[in-house]
Amino acid sequence: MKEIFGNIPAIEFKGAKSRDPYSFKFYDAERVILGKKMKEHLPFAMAWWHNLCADGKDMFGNGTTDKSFGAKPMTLEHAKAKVDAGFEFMQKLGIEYFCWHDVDLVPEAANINETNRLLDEVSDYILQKMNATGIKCLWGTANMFSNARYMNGAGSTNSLDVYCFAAAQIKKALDITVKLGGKGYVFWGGREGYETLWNTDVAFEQENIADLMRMAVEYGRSIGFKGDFYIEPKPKEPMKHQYDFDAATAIGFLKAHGLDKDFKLNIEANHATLAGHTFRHELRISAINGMLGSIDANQGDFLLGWDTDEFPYDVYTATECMLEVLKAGGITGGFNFDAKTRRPSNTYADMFKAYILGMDTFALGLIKAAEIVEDGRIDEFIKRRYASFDCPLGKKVRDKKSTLTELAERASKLGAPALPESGEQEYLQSIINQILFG
Ligand code: XUL
Ligand code: CO
Repeated sequence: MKEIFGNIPAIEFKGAKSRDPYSFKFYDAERVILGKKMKEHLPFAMAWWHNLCADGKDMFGNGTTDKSFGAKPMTLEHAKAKVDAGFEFMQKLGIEYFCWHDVDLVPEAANINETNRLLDEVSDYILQKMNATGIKCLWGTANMFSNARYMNGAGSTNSLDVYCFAAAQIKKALDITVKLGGKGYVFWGGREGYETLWNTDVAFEQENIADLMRMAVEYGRSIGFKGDFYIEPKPKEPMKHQYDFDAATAIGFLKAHGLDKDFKLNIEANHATLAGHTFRHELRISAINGMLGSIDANQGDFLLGWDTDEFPYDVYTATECMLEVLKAGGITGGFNFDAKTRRPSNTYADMFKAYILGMDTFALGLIKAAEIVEDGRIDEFIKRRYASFDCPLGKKVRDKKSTLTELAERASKLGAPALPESGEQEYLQSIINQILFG
C-alpha cells in the first residue's frame, strides 16, 4: 500500500543531543526506569479526532490543514483512508494505542441504522489493521455533544427521544469498544450541564445522567466488557455549568449513585486548569480515591481561559504528573494525546513533530519524577512533617479511635501548642529545580 506520510521516516530515539527533528530526544521505549520499560510506564495513545479529523477550523475561520488523506471527505472511502493514515502514523511513532468517538470513525448518516452499519464496516477494517500491527484500542466513546440534537445535553436532556438516541449511541459505541478489545469506555459529559437555573431541573438531570451510566455498565458487562468506565471531568465549555466539574465532584457523583465500582476517572490536564486546579491536584484526588484510571495528556495556556488542547511541552507539569502516576503505582489506562497542533502548524510534518514533542515531554517527566523518588528528600520531608502523629495518641488519631475528650485533655495540659514546624516550601522547590536542571 502506498504510504500517506511517505516523506517521513519511522521515528527513532537518537538522544538529547540529536538535531534531527524526526527523532526522539528523551523517549526511549526500551529504557528501563524504576524496573519498568518507558513504553510500559507510558502507554501512549493517538486521539482519532484531533489527529485524523480536525483541520484547524475555528469559530473565526476555515480549516487550514488537509485531512482528506487522498479521499473525498464524508465518504466511507475517507473513513478508511483515515484508518490507513492513523495506523501508518502510529507505527512510525511507535504508539501502541488509539482512542476514538463514534463520529470520528465514520460520518454520521441521516439514520442511526445506517451510521451503525458504517461503524461495523470501518471497525472491521480497523480490526484487520490492529491484528496486522499489534496496535490496540485504549478507549472508545460516543460523541453526544456535537450534533444539534444534544443542545441540552444527552443524559441531561429534556427530550426523551434525545435520551433514547444517546442510549443507542452508547450501546453501539460499547459494541465497537468490545469488538476492538478497548481497555476503557469514556463519558465526557460535554453538554451535561446547564446555562440557567430558570429552565433547569438539576436533580432530575443528574438522576438521568447517572441512570444512563448504570444502563451502560449493565449492557457493557452483559456483552463482556471487562474494562473500566471513565468520567472525564471538565468544569465548563461548552456549557456554563457542567455537572462533572472536577475530580472531587465526579467522585462524589459516582459514589452517590453507586457507580464507583465500575468507574474511574480520565483526567485531562487542560480541564484541570480550567477548574482552577493544577493537573497534579486532580491526579492526586483521583489516586487517593482509587480512581486514577487514564490520562488525557495535553496542556492549556494560562493567558487563555478555554480548552486550548495544546501538545504538552511543560516539563515541570509533566514531572509532577509522572510523580503522581509513579506514586499511584501506575495507571490501568494510558496517556491519550487529546491535543491538536496550533492552527498555523498545518502540515503532516507538524502532526509528527507535535507527537514527538508530547512523547518527549512525558518521557522527560518520567525520568525526572524517578529522580525525585530516588533522591528521597521530598518523601523524607513529608514523612517528617507529620511525625508528631508518631506517638500513642497520634496513633489513636490515625486509627480513628480518639475522642474529643482525650484530645481536649492534652490541649488543656499544654495550655497552648507550639507553632507547627516550617513548611519549607522554598527549600523543597529548590530541590526540584536542582533535580530538573542540575
Ligand atoms: C473535550 C474532550 C473530549 C474527550 C472525549 O474537552 O476532552 O475530547 O476527551 O470526548
Ligand atoms: Co479529553
